[in-house]
Amino acid sequence: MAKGSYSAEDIKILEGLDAVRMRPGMYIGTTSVKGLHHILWEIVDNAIDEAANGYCNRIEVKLYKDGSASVEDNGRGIPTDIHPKSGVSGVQVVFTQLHAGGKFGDGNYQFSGGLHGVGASVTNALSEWLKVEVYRNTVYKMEFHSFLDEKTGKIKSGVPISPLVDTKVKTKKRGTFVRFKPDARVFETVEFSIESILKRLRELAFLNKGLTIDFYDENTDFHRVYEYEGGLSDFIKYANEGKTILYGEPLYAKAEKDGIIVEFAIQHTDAYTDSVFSYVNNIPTGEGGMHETGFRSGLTRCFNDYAREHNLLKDKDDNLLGDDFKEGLTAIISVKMQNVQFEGQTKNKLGNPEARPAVEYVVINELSLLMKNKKLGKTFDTIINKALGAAKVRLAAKKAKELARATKSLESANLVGKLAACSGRKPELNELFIVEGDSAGGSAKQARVRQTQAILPLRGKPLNVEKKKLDQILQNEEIRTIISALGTGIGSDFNLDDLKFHKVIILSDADVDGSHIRILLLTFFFRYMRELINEGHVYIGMPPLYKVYKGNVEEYAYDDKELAEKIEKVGRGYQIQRYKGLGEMDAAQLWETTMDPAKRNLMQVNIEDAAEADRLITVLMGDEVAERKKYIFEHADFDRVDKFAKIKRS
Ligand code: TSJ
Repeated sequence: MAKGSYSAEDIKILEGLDAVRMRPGMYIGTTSVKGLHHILWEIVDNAIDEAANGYCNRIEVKLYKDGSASVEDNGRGIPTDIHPKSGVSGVQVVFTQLHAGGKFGDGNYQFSGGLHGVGASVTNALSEWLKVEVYRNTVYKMEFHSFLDEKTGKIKSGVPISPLVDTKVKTKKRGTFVRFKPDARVFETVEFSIESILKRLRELAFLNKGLTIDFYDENTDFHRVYEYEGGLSDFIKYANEGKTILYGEPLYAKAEKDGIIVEFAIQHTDAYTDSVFSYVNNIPTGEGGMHETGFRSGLTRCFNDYAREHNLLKDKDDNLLGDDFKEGLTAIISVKMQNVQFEGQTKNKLGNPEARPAVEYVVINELSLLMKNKKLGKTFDTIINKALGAAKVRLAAKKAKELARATKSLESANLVGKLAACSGRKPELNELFIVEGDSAGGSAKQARVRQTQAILPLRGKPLNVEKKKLDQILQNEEIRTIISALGTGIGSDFNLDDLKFHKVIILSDADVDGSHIRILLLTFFFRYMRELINEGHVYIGMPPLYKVYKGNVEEYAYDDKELAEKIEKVGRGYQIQRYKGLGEMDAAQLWETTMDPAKRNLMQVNIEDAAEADRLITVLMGDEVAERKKYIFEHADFDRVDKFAKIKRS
């Protein structure tokens, strides 16, 4: 088309593209590298739509040495015939009319838009040039340029340099090829980030099962192909890489309800939080929205039904809550629908209310079908058991919260009786010793530095961990005293700023009971005061195992290697005392060996120790008697139990 021969309609359209160039931010948000990618995704999205509608299965993305990029699909090809309303070819409409995407076609072309929905014309407007080829028996070509208008001194954007031409060159290919060069006068940078392109292409390949996405960068000769036969199931496996999964194959389903296509995959790990990723028309919805809400309520309904049918929940039990099913859940939900409305701060929350019941319906329907599959029985049982565990902790935490509240209101009288508080008011200097046994507790009280060291004795065998469940443990008075002594609250109420002792030191015997107490306390801290461990406030005190002495000379040994050294040091005529428990030491000895900051051995507990303890407590408190016996047998040796903790002298 020669200059000057535009119809009034053309001119209006071209003004549209100029408007894009005047205010790119209005159309693509930013002219940073993000905006640069945006105009690539506009093109890719069109090809993805063609794939989502089942008309193509291969997309190639290529970066060239001249800074241009191309996208090619093997779909039906952009319509080449004259578009009745505008009197120009479909191709021309697509590249010159704003928001043209999805405005024409056969009604199958329905899943376009959303985030990148401004259309291919925006890419054209912000490019130095753009070339398109359509393969429909013959090769059709058209080219657009941006150029400086000498009359006005302004840049005219995306001007067709000819109408769509049928070159009559025969081709066996089918599809659309678009190559464009982002305009350096528009963007802050015209250098694509390979890393973020690959990330998105991989995501698109996951989201569109069976679609092959081929990427090639001429500059670096880098080639990568993404193709996932498993679709969302493969996505889940990828997301769970490096995590401990609770069952092998993800649960997967895809179905349509009321014109909304719903697809989801689920797999559980041993994590405590959930990782749910949702999409609408291939666009990530980081803030969730109606589809996610429907997904979660469908899941909760379905799993509860299963739990009752299989007697994992008894008649008297309350239903499990949505939150219970969050533990360890990795899920991906992808919906495809029309007229998408985005909401929220960053406009990535799905607002369409109709998405909610549609997703819920599909989830319930499809999961119910899977639940009938005997082979998946173990998987569903595992999921329910994980949620039952979460519910137990939730109920226990609730009780503990109530107890802690009650404890707070209790005038400290009856608790302080056990807790020998310290007088200093600087938490960073204060230490709380949790001591096994009244007799060691008594020695510790005598030996301590009153200003900075507080003592809480744990009576005799207060915590028979083999028989007690966590919620019962939380009713234990000593535990309640620990909660009130630390001052932080527990669970979601936990506040580290209120911590009254920056060192919490567990002092227990070098035997099986002692190790139980350590494990139990660590588990308690891990489940209810995790930050205490994360921030390094929890320690295990290390009493010596031996005293080597001769006359006035006394040396302590904390392990067998040290014992040999000390024997040598003390020399001929030495005697050895082996300590079986803290109670065998008098106050002076306890001070010297275990409590004196200048001489003692402390182990700082790290998070893996606590996580390991958490796992072990399940064994110790569970119903698996054989497992428990085995554990106790294996860990009867004190040194081995304390492998949990990283040694750090303090
Ligand atoms: F972005 C874009 F428009 F430039 C572009 C579109 C870029 C690329 C790489 C591919 C495409 C594209 C468009 N691939 N496939 C299509 N399909 C159509 O536009 C199409 C084809 C046939 C019919 C029909 O009703 O017969 C309808 C449509 C919308």
